[in-house]
Amino acid sequence: MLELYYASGSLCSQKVKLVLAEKNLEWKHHSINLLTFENLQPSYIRLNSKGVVPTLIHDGKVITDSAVIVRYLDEQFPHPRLIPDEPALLERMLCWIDLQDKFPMLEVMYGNFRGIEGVVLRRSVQIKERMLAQLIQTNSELKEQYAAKLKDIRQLNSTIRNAKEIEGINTKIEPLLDQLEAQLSQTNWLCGATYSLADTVWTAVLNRLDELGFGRLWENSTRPALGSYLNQLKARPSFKTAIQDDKMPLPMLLLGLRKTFLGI
Ligand SMILES: N[C@@H](CCC(=O)N[C@@H](CS)C(=O)NCC(=O)O)C(=O)O
Repeated sequence: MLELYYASGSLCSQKVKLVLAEKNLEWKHHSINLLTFENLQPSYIRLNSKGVVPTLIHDGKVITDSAVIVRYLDEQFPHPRLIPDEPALLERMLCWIDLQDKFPMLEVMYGNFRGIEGVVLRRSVQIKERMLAQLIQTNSELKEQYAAKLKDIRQLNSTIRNAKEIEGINTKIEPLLDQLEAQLSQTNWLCGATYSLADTVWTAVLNRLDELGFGRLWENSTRPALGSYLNQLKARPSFKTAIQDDKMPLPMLLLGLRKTFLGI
């Protein structure tokens, strides 16, 4: 009944997987290898015109964009309810979701991953740019979709090659964390006393910032409310299911490395 196209390690996929785990829902797995660019295949572009993960299929309906998917899941499967009833709290939840959605996490990730992971990610964006230019030529019926994607990827490529721009983007992280700290010094969860979708999506974002080395910005009592909030989020069973166990299978990783470094 529920099918999810996702990629291991993808932040946006993790947000949806967390909601599925919070609701204990069964779903059919369609794992997409972003390192071999399965998301650029015409068959996937026909499903998700932006060529990104995640994509949810429910009873034949295709739903894209993690922020839309998580709300859809809560409406269709309201046990437990993760959207507050009270209008003021609902408004607050939407603001928190919007805040992380508009934050340039893609640039933060591609610009800050160190070591082999960083090399692979940045190289894959360069390869993607070349592949998209070819795909535009060979798929006339999807030309518009590929051209729009090429524009986005060119922009991303130029940003992540510019150390000053990445530095500028990184300076926006602390003010964001200050906003969270201010809220979490007053309430247990982002929308008050009850866990909501806002907390679900921020679990994935904060964990990713942690993986990138930004955990120092809340550790050692720098932002104590945020530090203990993330610990609470990580202690939930959904964190293990959706994030800790979300490792790319070795054969997929090897295919990805072959594509990235040998081009085949
Ligand atoms: N706004 C979209 C963004 C989705 C997105 O950018 N997904 C990334 C992974 S986190 C992706 O598929 N990247 C591959 C690509 O752009 O080629 C959402 O929240 O679902």
